[in-house]
Amino acid sequence: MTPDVPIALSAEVSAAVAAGRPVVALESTILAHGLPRPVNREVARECEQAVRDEGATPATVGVWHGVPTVGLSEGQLDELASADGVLKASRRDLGVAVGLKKLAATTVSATMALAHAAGVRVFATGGIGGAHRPPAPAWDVSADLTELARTPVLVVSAGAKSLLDLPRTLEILETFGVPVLGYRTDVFPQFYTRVADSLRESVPNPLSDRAGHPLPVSARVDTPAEAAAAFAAHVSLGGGGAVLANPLPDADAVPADEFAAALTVAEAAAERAGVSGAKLTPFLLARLAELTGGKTLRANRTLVVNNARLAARVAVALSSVAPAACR
Ligand code: PSU
Ligand code: MN
Repeated sequence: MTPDVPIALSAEVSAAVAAGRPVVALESTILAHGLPRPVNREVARECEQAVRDEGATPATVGVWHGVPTVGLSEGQLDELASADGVLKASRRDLGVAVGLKKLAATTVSATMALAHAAGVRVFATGGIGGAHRPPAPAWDVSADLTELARTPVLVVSAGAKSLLDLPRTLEILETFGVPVLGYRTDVFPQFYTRVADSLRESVPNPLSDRAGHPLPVSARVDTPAEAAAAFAAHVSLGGGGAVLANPLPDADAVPADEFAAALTVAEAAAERAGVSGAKLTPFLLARLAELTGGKTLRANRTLVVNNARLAARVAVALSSVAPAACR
């Protein structure tokens, strides 16, 4: 892809991409809208360090006053983490952010688009967006899912948050031809809670007809090399994106009952406050952190760094097993 709008790559990222060395994209919405200050800036730093520790180059993505950037500098990250009024840009908003020279954090969908345009194939986030649950309307489905359908980037995620309608999210991904690979798990992880808890569907889902049943991934992989091989083959067959679902380490999981109770309160608060659209996910995340006394925040921090580490391992494997397959 040769974009009309040039994408700024940091010197380090540009050299790594050109040489076929492993690079991991990181998103900036979690920084600007998903986590409170000052934890947000610390987590961004921890993610970049985890990627480096595994021998890959980190590339945090955002729109810097109109410049789509893959590999934000320390100073740019500082501003995105602390400025007020940063735009939350999904795929839909990228053109506005660039054309109107905005400071914008990119969601999973927009980060995938820019990473792909820059030649980066692996991306780590906390959790992908998905189909929301009532009381949000049934048509509130994240643009992350449509971007996964079309853009060949592997997204490493701790599954998706149980604040979403997970069965419907997985059905949409199947319809779109998006593989959901479980990393050392057969069960789709639910972000904050333990896989074992999800077996008893701890968060009642008003839309689910499968309450009490675990949600399966589409395939299980047990090593970074297996994940890389499956993704490379998917792309070589004309596929778009894929999800590598990496469960949160149990020690930092939020007890399922406590999470379910907090979610009920947070959803009611969102409805009362009339929060919808792009503001809904950040609103729910902030309320959940308050309601659980910081437990969801701790879990979020652990899992996003854990995902960055796994993404780097997969990027390393991908650069050796399939140097040209996915460019
Ligand atoms: N996961 C997190 N924190 C976040 C998000 C995901 O742990 O802040 C962000 C991602 O950027 C994701 C976005 O793409 O939320 C989804 O927003 P929406 O539901 O409005 O599509
Ligand atoms: Mn939405």
